[in-house]
Amino acid sequence: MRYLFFTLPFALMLTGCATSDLTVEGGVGQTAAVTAEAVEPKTAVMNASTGAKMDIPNIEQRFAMWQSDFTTRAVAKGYAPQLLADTVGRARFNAKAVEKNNSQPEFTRPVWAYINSAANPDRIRTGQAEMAQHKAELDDIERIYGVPRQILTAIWGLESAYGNIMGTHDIIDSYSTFAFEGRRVKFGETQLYAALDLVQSGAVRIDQLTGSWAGAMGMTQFIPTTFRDYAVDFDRNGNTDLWGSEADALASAANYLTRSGWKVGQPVMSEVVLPNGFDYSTTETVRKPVSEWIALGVRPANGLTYSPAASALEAKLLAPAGHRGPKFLTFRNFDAIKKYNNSTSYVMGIASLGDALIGETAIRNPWPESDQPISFADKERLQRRLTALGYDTGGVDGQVGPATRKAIRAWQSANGVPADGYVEQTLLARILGQ
Ligand SMILES: [Ca+2]
Repeated sequence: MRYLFFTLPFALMLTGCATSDLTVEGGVGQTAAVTAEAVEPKTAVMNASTGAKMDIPNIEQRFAMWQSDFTTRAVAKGYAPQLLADTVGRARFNAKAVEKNNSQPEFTRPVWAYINSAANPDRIRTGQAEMAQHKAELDDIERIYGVPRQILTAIWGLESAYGNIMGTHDIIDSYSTFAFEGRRVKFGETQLYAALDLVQSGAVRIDQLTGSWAGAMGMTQFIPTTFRDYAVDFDRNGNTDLWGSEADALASAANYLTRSGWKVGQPVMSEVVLPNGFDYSTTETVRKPVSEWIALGVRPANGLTYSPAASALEAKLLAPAGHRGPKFLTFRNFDAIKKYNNSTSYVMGIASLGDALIGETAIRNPWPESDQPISFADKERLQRRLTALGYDTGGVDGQVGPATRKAIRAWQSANGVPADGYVEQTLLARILGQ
């Protein structure tokens, strides 16, 4: 907070976040499940006209055909045949990856539940110890990239529990499965080529390529394209080691944020209070100078006053749990962290854990924890009802995106409810009952 407030240091606002139980869904602890396809037997059927038996290739045989086909195409692109033999050539179909890839959680965790888990006492304590232990590396990284240590440490803490939960799946298996299986062919192949690039360039060894079921690797949980394009060998030992080198991992996170638009010295977010009767229709969508928000009655929640430098920054207003929950101004660095993981809860978790790591408090006002979240099916019902009432939700997909939020705000405005775009069970019942 060198300049956010007149009287407080600015550092606490610089924090950002993520947790292993929050982001590494495919990392560890997954129960083994086998899809019907994966156990499909080699089947002999009768040819209708001749009565002769013919073999339908089973999944292993079809996967082997895909391996051969991909290898041919990769070699044509210039990848070494031996590299293909040692990677894709030895891959195994991963039924679990397919199953995880196709699953859709029924409920999204409320933002406060995510944040409370992200910045839990154990993660704070461990993070502070890690931050002290790696002070020398963090000093260097902060100097070179300008990203505060508590943000990098928070990312490390959320992505992999400080390197303790990185996943042990063979990522060549996962991406080969995605590329073979049909629904994510392009993604799977793009990631496979990036993984091959990593090995062919000498950045990593084949035996290092382990990660979550979804193919995210190391302490920062980078997928291969991110790894190839943003990871750095900060300790210069010739290996870009996001699994074993804290220096490489933390610097890679810093490099990714820097290239995602991180603004040195600026905050991530700042909790605010709003005057009675505030027009919520501008939340999330409108970006304007802090001074203009102040003119509308927006005030820092900590009772201090924004400095002139902070007042000149552009910010958006965020009310992630609606008008009854805490509100925030979010800055460019909020968006930079969002490029790491496109989730408001994730960024707020990073910010909260980061602040906690340096003894600051990101969020003072209480969450409406008695609110009952709405399910995927509820969201579909909500979209159908709003559409029937003449509010365009852009279709029915069970996801509350910008179009649906806009429709909710319009309904709220027309019905005397603060237009915060936030729906829990009580408001859902009211909309469905109309
Ligand atoms: Ca290294």
